[in-house]
Amino acid sequence: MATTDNPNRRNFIKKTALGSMAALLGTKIVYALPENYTPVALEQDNDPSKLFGKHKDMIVLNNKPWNVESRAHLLDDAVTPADKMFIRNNGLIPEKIDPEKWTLTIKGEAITKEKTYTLQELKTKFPVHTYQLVLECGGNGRKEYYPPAKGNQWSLGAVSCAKWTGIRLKDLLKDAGINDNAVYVGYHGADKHISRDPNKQPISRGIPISKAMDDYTIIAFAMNGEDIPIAHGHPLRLIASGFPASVSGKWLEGLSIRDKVHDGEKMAAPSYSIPKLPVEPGAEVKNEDMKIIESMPVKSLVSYPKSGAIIKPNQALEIRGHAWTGAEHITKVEYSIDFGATWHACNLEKAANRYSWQHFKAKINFPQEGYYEVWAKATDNTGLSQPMVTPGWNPKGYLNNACHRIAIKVS
Ligand SMILES: Nc1nc2c(c(=O)[nH]1)N[C@H]1C(S)=C(S)[C@@H](COP(=O)(O)O)O[C@H]1N2
Ligand SMILES: [Mo]
Repeated sequence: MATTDNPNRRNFIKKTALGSMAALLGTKIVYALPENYTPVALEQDNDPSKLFGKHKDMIVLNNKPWNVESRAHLLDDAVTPADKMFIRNNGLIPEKIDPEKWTLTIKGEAITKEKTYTLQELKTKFPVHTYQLVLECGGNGRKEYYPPAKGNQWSLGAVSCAKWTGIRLKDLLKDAGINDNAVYVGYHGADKHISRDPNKQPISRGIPISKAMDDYTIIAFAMNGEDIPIAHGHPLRLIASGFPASVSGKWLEGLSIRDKVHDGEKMAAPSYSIPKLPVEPGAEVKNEDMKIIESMPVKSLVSYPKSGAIIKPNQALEIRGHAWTGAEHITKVEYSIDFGATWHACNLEKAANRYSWQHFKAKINFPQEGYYEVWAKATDNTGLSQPMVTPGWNPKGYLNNACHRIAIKVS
């Protein structure tokens, strides 16, 4: 758990006599210590490997709230394990989570009677499904936009594809009995606003009713065959893959069935919205000229080898990676070693299910010694493919699906 964010720990530090703090440090504290101050040496808060069991090479972009990204070569597994999964929090992880007492309440204008389910009921009352589902933050790749967009400077690692187990949202909504005027489903999580103001929610986004009725939109209670890790929404979360991951509400305790577009925190432009029409880089865009991001664009990642790899002359190089889309499926992945002049087909596997990423690989022979870049480009069933340069600039830096490039030295 995020310990600096825990008031109990703060009190603990405050009450701890200087002497015992010195004992923890193994030596005396020479100069006066400001009140309520935690010596840096006693702060473990910057280590997501200790707090969340993350891989040591994960990158911390922010720890208040926690935003931790993965790296292309850490995402080599077919199914992303918890330790290599990015964390994107808008607020503070709930401090007390009791799965025994956890409930999900469904309310809103488009439901006749509010209904509450216990976690146990959700797990036992409905058919259970397991799918491999991509979660990609809408801001993944933000780092490449110029002029820069404010927000977490995600490089490539705000994407994952774990195996999620849960029940279909549509089965639940049918049981709860929603009305014909239902337009949108908003989520409510148990995480706290960064200010600790109990009247504020850090984020409460949602999905149009058509997406809520998608077979692959689930209320999950397990990930990769185990309880969902704390950082990823334990004990219950919404997963609506194919949309920006911000709609996949963690620590889920409420759903609002709305008769209009949900108006929770971070639903309105400019949050998770892009200009309706292309704009020039750096332009100011009025909120009414923006639209909410829905389906995510086609994208791919070379997960092996790590960029910068050195291979011997005449050695064939096997590359591999994954490709995904908010549309139905990937139709091809190609690679180029000549900066996009010529493209060659990769071997592409079928998806485990819709919204799973698809694995690709290729064997590359380089013509002679020297520096190369391997670029990968995926195309989906709508015919759209990835741009070789950063796509349409937008004020918040969303949806960068430019081709991934890795450096290779043959020498
Ligand atoms: N309750 C809650 N749900 C949330 C968030 C949050 O801050 N609180 N962040 C959202 C965003 S912006 C993203 S990208 C994903 C990240 O999921 P992960 O941390 O499991 O990778 O969770 C989404 N669901
Ligand atoms: Mo996100």
